[in-house]
Amino acid sequence: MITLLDYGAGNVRSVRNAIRMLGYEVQNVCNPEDILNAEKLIFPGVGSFGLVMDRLAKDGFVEPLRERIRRNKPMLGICIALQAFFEGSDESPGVPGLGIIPGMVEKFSEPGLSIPQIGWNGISLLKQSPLFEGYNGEKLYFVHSYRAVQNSDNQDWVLTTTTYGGEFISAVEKGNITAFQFHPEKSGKAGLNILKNFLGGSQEISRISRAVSQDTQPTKLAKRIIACLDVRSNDAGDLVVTKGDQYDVREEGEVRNLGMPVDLARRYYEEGADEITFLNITGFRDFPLQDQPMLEVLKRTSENVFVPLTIGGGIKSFTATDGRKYSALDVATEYFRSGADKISIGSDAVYEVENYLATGKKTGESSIEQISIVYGAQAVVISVDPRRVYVDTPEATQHATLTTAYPGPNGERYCWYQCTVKGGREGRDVDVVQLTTVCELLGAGEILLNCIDRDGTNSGFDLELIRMVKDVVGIPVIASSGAGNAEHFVDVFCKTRADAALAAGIFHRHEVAISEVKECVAAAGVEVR
Ligand code: 1PR
Repeated sequence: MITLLDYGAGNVRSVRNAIRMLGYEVQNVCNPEDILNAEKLIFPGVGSFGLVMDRLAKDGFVEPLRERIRRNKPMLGICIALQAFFEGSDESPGVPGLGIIPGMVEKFSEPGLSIPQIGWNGISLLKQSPLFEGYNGEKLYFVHSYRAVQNSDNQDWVLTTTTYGGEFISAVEKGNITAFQFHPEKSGKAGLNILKNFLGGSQEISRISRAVSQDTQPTKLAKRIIACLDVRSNDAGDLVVTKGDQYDVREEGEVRNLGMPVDLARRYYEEGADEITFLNITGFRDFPLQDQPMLEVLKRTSENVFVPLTIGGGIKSFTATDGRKYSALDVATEYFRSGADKISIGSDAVYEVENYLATGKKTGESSIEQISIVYGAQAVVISVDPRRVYVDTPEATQHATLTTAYPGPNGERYCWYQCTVKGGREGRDVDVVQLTTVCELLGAGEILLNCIDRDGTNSGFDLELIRMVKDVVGIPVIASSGAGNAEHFVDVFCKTRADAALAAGIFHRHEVAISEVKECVAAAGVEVR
């Protein structure tokens, strides 16, 4: 029996699913005594430092956690839980941490880094630990903007380090107390094995950690390959994976059906996808909390798929037919509770940027701000659906233009990218530079950069668009739309600073395997998992 400290933030379902998959029962901490009495305690962490500490304090869990650590009773912390072991964090000034490990948690500040760090990075093991038995140097999944660094006061705790800009602490361990900055429950089979070692290891025996290496090599963050499943109901009412050509998903009047969402997600996980994204493409008109099949898809997928899951479509406030009001945060919460690690906002982000541009003020009430405050920036992706608008001269528009190597139908050499809503059906007076920079300002943590002109064309990613956006934002950018072969992924990683690349059609139609993409990209010298 494993005890889980579920304080109601973020995707704890995945941790629970991973524990169950490994053959253990899970019970929740209900009161402070449970923390001390639990045989093995898992303290998962999602959200901001301040909110987590606040919640622990409100529930009376701070002292029991400190006491458990003093008693050396088996405990595993994940992500923000590792940070909570320290004295405090720049993320929430003035909020004390558990104060077990000396030092403060700081924001990544090295120039040129995409922040948050999102993706698969390596670890350097400094000591032997039974938790890493069977570990073969695989990359593990990280998602965070803040990190703790090693110093002479805390080095006895440091189990592993990882490089992102500089070197940071990616795992700590002393006796039976361990915490990871990475997410074992999202790190595929390697992560599950580490978790299994914790669940199955002997308890109450202080482990003796022995140094294995001080001579560590820098680790590298991999470029991610993401499989995307555009999901909607077909005319028979079944939820299917579909795929459009420039967003048109109908063929001879019928919605294209490329398979069942849960099965396809499982297939891509087995084939080595670094992440899986579901886009509920009619979410803008169907309220997702009434569209239960999508939540069910997420729940079932997260039982077997142990890499990050993103879900988009219909994240906005809504008044149901019974008059009940739901905020975008309510919708997102339901998605997180069903197994999503990140949510993606499309149409609503455009409207929120329009409001911001009109007033120049943050309201604190936009869906981006609300979800980001509660779940952290890293959980908020903005899905952008831009379309090229060609102009003869940059002066012909007030929007940010670029000089294109692919002239328009009348030989125009300039274009700007118009953002659209409702799945590309309606263009708005907002360009992609305005949209992405304002979304970052409002608290978004990642951009999913589609391109209607390239979608489903197999003609390669729009590198000009990706460079334009990468030049103006500091958050990670996922290149999307147009992948037609493995070389296109080499292009996007070698010719732009994209952090990840997403494709749909070529994977669904079995034209190119994910492994083939990775081999080709690795052969070009790009780091992959
Ligand atoms: O506006 O918040 O409800 O979100 C709706 C979401 O659904 C948005 O993320 C929007 O991008 C997506 N969407 C809406 N309509 C469509 C459509 O295709 N008719 N799909 C749609 C967008 C684009 C990509 C696609 C890549 C790769 N699909 O996600 O998977 O272009 O395709 P490829 O590799 O085959 O070229 P809201």
